[in-house]
This record gives sequence, structure tokens and C-alpha cells, in this order.
Amino acid sequence: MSEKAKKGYSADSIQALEGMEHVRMRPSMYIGDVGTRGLHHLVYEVVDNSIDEALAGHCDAITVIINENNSVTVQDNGRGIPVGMHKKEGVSALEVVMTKIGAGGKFDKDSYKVSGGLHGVGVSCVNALSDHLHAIVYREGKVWEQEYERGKALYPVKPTGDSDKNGTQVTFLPDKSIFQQTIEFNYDTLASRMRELSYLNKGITIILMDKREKDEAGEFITDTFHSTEGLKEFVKFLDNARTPIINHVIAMEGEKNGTPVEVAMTYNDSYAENLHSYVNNINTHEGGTHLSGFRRGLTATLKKYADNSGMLDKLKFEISGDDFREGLTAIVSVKVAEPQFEGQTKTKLGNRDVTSAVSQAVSEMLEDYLEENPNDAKIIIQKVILAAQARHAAKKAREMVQRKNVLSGTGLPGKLADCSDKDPAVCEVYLVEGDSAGGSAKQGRDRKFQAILPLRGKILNVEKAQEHKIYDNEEIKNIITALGVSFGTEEDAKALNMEKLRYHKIVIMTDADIDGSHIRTLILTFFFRYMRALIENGYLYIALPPLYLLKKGKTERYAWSEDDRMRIVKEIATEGKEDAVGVQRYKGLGEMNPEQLWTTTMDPEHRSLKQVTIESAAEADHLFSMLMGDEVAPRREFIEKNAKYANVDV
Ligand code: 0RA
Repeated sequence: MSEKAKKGYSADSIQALEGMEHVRMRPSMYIGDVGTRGLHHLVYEVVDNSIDEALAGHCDAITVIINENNSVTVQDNGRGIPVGMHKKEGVSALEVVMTKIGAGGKFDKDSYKVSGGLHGVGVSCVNALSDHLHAIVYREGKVWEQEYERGKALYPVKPTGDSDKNGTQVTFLPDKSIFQQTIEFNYDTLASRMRELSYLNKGITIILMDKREKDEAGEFITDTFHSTEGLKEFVKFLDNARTPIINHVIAMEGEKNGTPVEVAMTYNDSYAENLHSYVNNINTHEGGTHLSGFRRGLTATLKKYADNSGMLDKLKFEISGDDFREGLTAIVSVKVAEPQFEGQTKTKLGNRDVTSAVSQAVSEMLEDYLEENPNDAKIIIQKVILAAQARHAAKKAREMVQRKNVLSGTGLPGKLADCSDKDPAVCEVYLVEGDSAGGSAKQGRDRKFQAILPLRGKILNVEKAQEHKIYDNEEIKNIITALGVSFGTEEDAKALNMEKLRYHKIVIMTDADIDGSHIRTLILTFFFRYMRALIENGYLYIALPPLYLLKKGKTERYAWSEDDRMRIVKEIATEGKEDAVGVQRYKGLGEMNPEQLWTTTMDPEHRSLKQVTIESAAEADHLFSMLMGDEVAPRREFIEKNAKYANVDV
């Protein structure tokens, strides 16, 4: 080893250091943000490396452990990151991978690295943003280790023993000074990504374990994710609360023009379209060329079959592309060597040649299926015809709602207490559960910029209703007219006339109980299905009312969680007399007087609002389908399990 290498101070490694410094200075540039999303991104980044090793055919088991101190361990049984001297850098390859930005994917060119995409910033990034990281490599009979602090190696890679295992183990503790909001990992968030990864990469076993908590039997909470059928199972999972109308999940897997394509789809008796797409395991929320390819293949094949069948002969109007996708649940997953990501959130695939690859793959798959399953083919075409008829009815109903708005003078619903300011950028509208809470909100608000729209009871379950039916619903009509924008499932309606939007903050305010969470989900479903652009533009929020009022003499404090409550009780109790602190549990918004509602939940100075994001459309869709689908059991179970979370991320 040269002198330089021993110290690890070659010119290149100084540059590497600067790269690492840059990650710490501008973390959001690398991982998106430094909130909970970015925090969880660290785990995905490390796991992606192991997935790459699995895709290269060298690894079939990955274990992810949340340790007691909130560090995370990711283990795999791959070849182990090479530990030999890296010629150019003069230090161990392991050290290069861990401390040089962008070094991650340089070794293996053949596999479709996630690198270069949305993730793929490399494990060095995780290292830079960790207080401490410990890498252990099992390779060629030996164990090698290196530790780092905030991305800097504490010692050169050293052998620490013998082993007949192969693999890599990385344990990292996120840096609190970077992730200031929290470094607490959410088990369910990690679980849903691991589940997704197991469907997208069949054959790999991913074990997730939480060592922070034990179940009743005294065991650590753990889940094992493994899929033998891949996307086929993913579709079944997404549709488990819906009723299928055809016998199988239609699936294909293969390579077209050099692009590996996987597709799975089925039809259910709902009216919703659930289409999810992935590129190199990344959920492409904004779609792109692969999704266009899927749509094109689907429409062309079904249209041709329908035309030849004669079933369309009596139909008086054209069938539109949307009609072929009512009740469709489908997943498209492609692997692209050099993906170009576009769009607002860089989750839209731009590579032109992928469209025809996917379109051809889908056409071939579907043609075969329709030939071999004529009964299913007939059922699908009948469904398409019904969808086309309903679309016509919906168009009329939509026009009626829009026309009524114009006729009724101001066009605003009678129940809306509008604000005086007219500048949408500063205006807010609260959609409030129940007339009584609505009354408090009206009294408590700042009427200059805050409008209140009380909603009575439950709004319609839009997933189960056909589009034209939802326009008969008073509450939904009120929301639509209050907001002032267009709506609907058709392409032209989806491109909302955003400039007409009357409020740039739309705040859902419901009780912090099971009914409240159900109503919130119903409203979210409506926005998700019919005004998705509002979510995408960040206009939709959830109000977070406090759970407790704590009183000691003249002191009044509010608590938003159990932890909050315990902390504040300690704080305001005199001489440790915690019993003397009065605790009032708020069951509903109605229990707060207007002033309390203002101070805790509506006053921009003190309130906390949760912005609704489309984190993972697949997860959100599953959530919606579980809550809204036909089967009651999974819905109950879900609501009960999640009732403790005051907020649902969609
Ligand atoms: C490059 C080359 C080789 C292994 C890996 C990367 C590798 C990286 C990671 C990251 C997490 N787990 C991993 N497992 C393997 C091996 C090349 C060889 O052995 O010939």
C-alpha cells in the first residue's frame, strides 16, 4: 500500500470528500427531501443495491431490520461488495463504493441498475447522511469491516474473521442534524415498499423486522415478502377487496426490442381504473411512454376483437379509450438501461422506443387470451359497452351541474360561508364534517381568507358509484361548485382549469375517530378519482385537530399524540403531581368551542396541516380499494388497525 493510499488522501479521494460534503450541504438534491420521505429513501437506496445484486443472479434473500436505536440493517446473501484494492483510488473498492458519490453502479454494466433514475444516488449518499455506518462484507471465506462517521471512514477496511457466508451487511444510523424532523422509521411504510419490491422482483425473499417492538407473544414484529408469480400476484393483491369479472389475471413476461417487459391485468366489477407502472422498480406516478404503450396495445386489441365480434354493431356512438379501462387493474413494469425521467416529480418515462415495445407485448398477450377465453372476451366487451353508455350519461350529468352553477347567480352552494378575499392564492376552504363543527368553524375562522363548507354525514362512496350517479350527490355537487374547477374522469376534464380554482388550500377537517377517518377517506377518494390534479399540485390538505386538552390551574395546553400528552403533563405538573392535571380527550371537533378550534386547528400561526401527496399510487389505490371495496371484513380490519394514525398519506 502506498503512503497516500494508507492515509486515504489521494487527490481523487479529496474530491470524493467534497462530493460527500455536497450531499450533506444539499441533501434534498440527492434524496428529494429531509422529511420522513427522504428518511425512508435511505433504506430503499441500500436495499436497491441488494436488489441489483439479486437481479444479476447472485442473491435471493434480503433482510431489513429496524434496530432498537432506529438504525437500520440491510443484509443480503450476494457476492459481497469487493474489498480488493481499487487501482485508481488506491483504497479498497468497498471504501470507494461507500465514500465516493456516483461510484455505486460502476462495476456491473449488464444489470439494469436502478442507478441513474430517481433512486440510485448510491449507498455513499446514505453514508454521507448517516451519523454512523457499519459495513460488513462476507467474501471468499473472510469477513471484512469498515465503519464511517458522517461519511468519513474511521479506519481502512480490515479483515475481522473467517466465515463461509457470502454477502453484504450495512447498518446505518441517520444523522439527526440532517433529518431534523424525525429519524424514526415507520414500519408500515417500509413494509409496503418491501412488499412492492417482492412483487416486482419475484423469487427474492425480503424479510422485514422491527426490533423496537414486540408482539403479544414476545416476538419482534416481522414480515416475510416473497412472490413466486410476481405481477400476477401483485394484481391479485391490489384487487383483493374487489370482485373479478373474468377468470384469470392475464399476464406476460418477455423482452421486446431489447426491453424487458412485464404486464399483468384483470377486470373487476368496479368502475375505476387502476393502472400502475414501474421503470427499474421505480413507481412512475406520472406514467410515460411505457404506459402509453400499454394503453395503445389494450385499446387496439380489444377494439379489433369487438369490431370482429359484431357486438358493437348496434352502438350509436364511438367508444373512447377510457371505456376500455373501466374496472381494469393492471401493472406494467419495464427495465430500461438508460431511463429518461421527465415531469414534475421526475416520474414520467420519456424513452420513445419503449411505447412500441410495450404496445406489441400487450397486443400479443391479449390476442392470445381473448382467443383462448371467448367467454371472458365477451364479458370484457360487454363491460366496455356499458362504460361507453355510462360515459354519455355522465357527460350530460356533468353539463347539468355546470349549467346549474351558471343559472344560480353566484353559482356558489348555499351552505358555503365564503371568505371576503377573492385572491385564490391566499384563500382557503375548509371541508368540515357535520353541521355543528361547521358552525364552530364559521364562528372561529378568519373570514377574510377562510371559507367553510360543512358536509353533512357521509359523502357518496365514489369508487362504487358510476360517474353520472356521483353528480346527483348534494355534498359532491357542493364541493365541485365551491371549488370552481372542472372535474371528471375524462382526459379533458382531468386537465383541470386550474386558473378557476377559488382556493389554493383545500383543507379536509374531520373528527379524530373512526367515522372521521372514514369520511376523510371518502373525500380523498373523490379527489383522487375526479380531481387528482388538485392533489398533484399540492392544494389538498388534512387538518390535524388536537387529541387532548390538558389543564392545570390557568394553564391550558393541547396535545396531538400520546407522546405529546405525556410530555406536556410532566411539564405542567407541579412537583410531579401528574394526577392533578386535567385531561380532556377530544372525540370530535364539535367538543371544541369556536375559539379553541381557531387556536388549535385553523390559525396559520399554530395549526399543523398535512399536505396530501400521491406518495405511492399503488399503495393509495390499495388503501382505497380496501376501504371502499365490496368486502367489509378487510375494510373493518384496516380502519381499526389504522384508527390510531390521525393521518392517511395518499
Ligand atoms: C459490484 C461487484 C460485485 C458485487 C457488488 C458490486 C455488490 C454490491 C452490493 C451492494 C449491496 N450488496 C451488494 N452485493 C454485491 C462483485 C463482483 C465479483 O464478485 O466478481
